[in-house]
This record gives sequence, structure tokens and C-alpha cells, in this order.
Amino acid sequence: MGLKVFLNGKLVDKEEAKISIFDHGLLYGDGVFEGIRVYNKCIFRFQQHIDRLFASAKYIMLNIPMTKDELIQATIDTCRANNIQDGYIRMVVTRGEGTLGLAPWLCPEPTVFIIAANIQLYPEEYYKNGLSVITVPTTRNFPEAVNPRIKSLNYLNNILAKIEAHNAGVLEALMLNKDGYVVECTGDNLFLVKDGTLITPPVYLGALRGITRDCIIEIAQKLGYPVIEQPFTRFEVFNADECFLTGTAAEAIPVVKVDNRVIGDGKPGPITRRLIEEFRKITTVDGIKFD
Ligand code: PXG
Repeated sequence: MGLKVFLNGKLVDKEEAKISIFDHGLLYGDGVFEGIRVYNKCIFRFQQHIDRLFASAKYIMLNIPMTKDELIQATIDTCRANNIQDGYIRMVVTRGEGTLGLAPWLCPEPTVFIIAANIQLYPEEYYKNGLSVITVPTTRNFPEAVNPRIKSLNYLNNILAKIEAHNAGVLEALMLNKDGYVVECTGDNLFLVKDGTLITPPVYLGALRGITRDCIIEIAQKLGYPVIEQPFTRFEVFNADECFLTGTAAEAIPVVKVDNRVIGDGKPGPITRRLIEEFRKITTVDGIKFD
């Protein structure tokens, strides 16, 4: 049985899921999306992802033509139709079909689709040994332009950074903002651990407010580790005791080398390992369950 996807109100075969070449999601990157994990039929922090999708849509003045509850139901239906137990959901809302011109008011009907499938995960060895990352020349977009807090279909800036990392032989890129502050990676937020305190860049510097980031902050605080959101530069990164990334795909993953500087003792740190362990405990219960 082939993959079934949700497209504009219906579940259809992947082969039948066709979108117009006049869709402004394709022509202009005019739309928003979410990437969500499913762990043992629990859609992880689903309400938070739905809320972020609506917040992104609001910023770009896109009216999602379904209610939050309808989107939740459509997602569950898509998971059920594909027998998803553990997997990945991609939810996309575009401005819809329009003319050859920017005008979004000439796009009468937004396009909504939901894909539930498998996800390409980081190999387990990176969780054990840690990642090496580099800072790349492409900076974060300015919050005053396309605000990086929107999970928009304009990911080209991140894609350029990802290519720069790939060309250097590493999996993720550390990105700075125009003032030289460390902000986040191409698809992951960043944390440092220094003297038992977690430090992460504030989102106003130009970061996405990651759902995983929020979750790790809550777990850390419950465990008694102080968490501060504060701007910092590469100097603080190089001299941190521990460093790790968070994201839907990565979950929480240790970083042991940044721009050829070894972080801490070059191995995933104890607080990072503890947080990864605690995070993995809640993935199957912290969300919306279906069966
Ligand atoms: N920053 C950026 C720029 C992102 O795109 C995150 C941080 C982490 O946010 P969440 O909410 O996921 O904790 C993201 C999310 C992929 C993939 O296929 C990337 C993301 C989400 C899902 C899949 O690489 N990025």
C-alpha cells in the first residue's frame, strides 16, 4: 500500500497529490510549515506545533482555512491511514494558487497538506560521541526582514548555511546574527552549559523558538539547573563546559567541537547526557495520542 497524504480536505494517494505550478508556496516561498515527531503513536507537543503554525501564519497574514481542531484531526487521520507508529509529520500551508505576480490577495484559497512518513535521523554514534560544527559566513536573517521566528517556506538562508557546513564536512552550521552574536543552527537551537547553568540565545536575536528548546528548558529547570537566555559570542561557546543542539529531528544532540576548538573535555558532558535521557523518557507521553 502506498503513502496517503492529506491535501485540501482529502486523503489521497501520494501520486494523486498534485499542486499547481502557480501555487505561491512554490513561486515565492509564500507559506508556513511545521515538522513534528510521532513517538509510539504520540504526536509530540502537537498543540505547541499547531500554535506555532498559526502564529507564523498570523505574522504573514495568511488565514489557515481550517480550525486547530480540524488540523489535529486531519493529522491523526493521515497518521492512521499510513499506520504511523514512529515517524515524522510535515504540515504545510501555502498562500495557494494565484497569478504570476506577488499579490497574495489574488490567491483565493490557501493550500493545506500533511505528510506523515519516516524521518532521516542522526546516527546514534553522534549522540554517543558528539557532533563537530563550524560557524558559516551566511548570517541569520534580520528579524526586521523575514523574521526568523516564522517557520516560513523561505528556508533558502538556512539552506545556504547548510551547504557551507556540508562543504566543510560537518553536519550542522553555527549561525551568527549581523552583530556577531551566536543565534542558532540551520535546523536546531543551541545550548551551552557553564558552571552548571544552561545558557541559550534569546529568540529576539533571530532564532526560531524551538519546541524542543522549550521542552529542554522545562526539563532542566525541573532537574534544578538554572537556565538563562542571554546573548553571547563564539568566545563563550569555545569556553563552555558543554554544548548541545535541540530540534525536532535531532532531539538533543551533543556538540564536542566548534570551529576546531574542543568543547570541554571533547566528550558529551554529564548534564547534556542527563537531559537527553530525560527528554527521551517523555517523548511517548508528552503530546496528543492516537491509536
Ligand atoms: N531552528 C530552526 C531554524 C529550525 O528550522 C529548529 C530551530 C528547532 O525547532 P523545533 O521546534 O523542531 O525544536 C528548527 C526546526 C529537518 C527538520 O528535516 C528541521 C526542523 C524541524 C524538523 C525537521 O532538518 N527544524
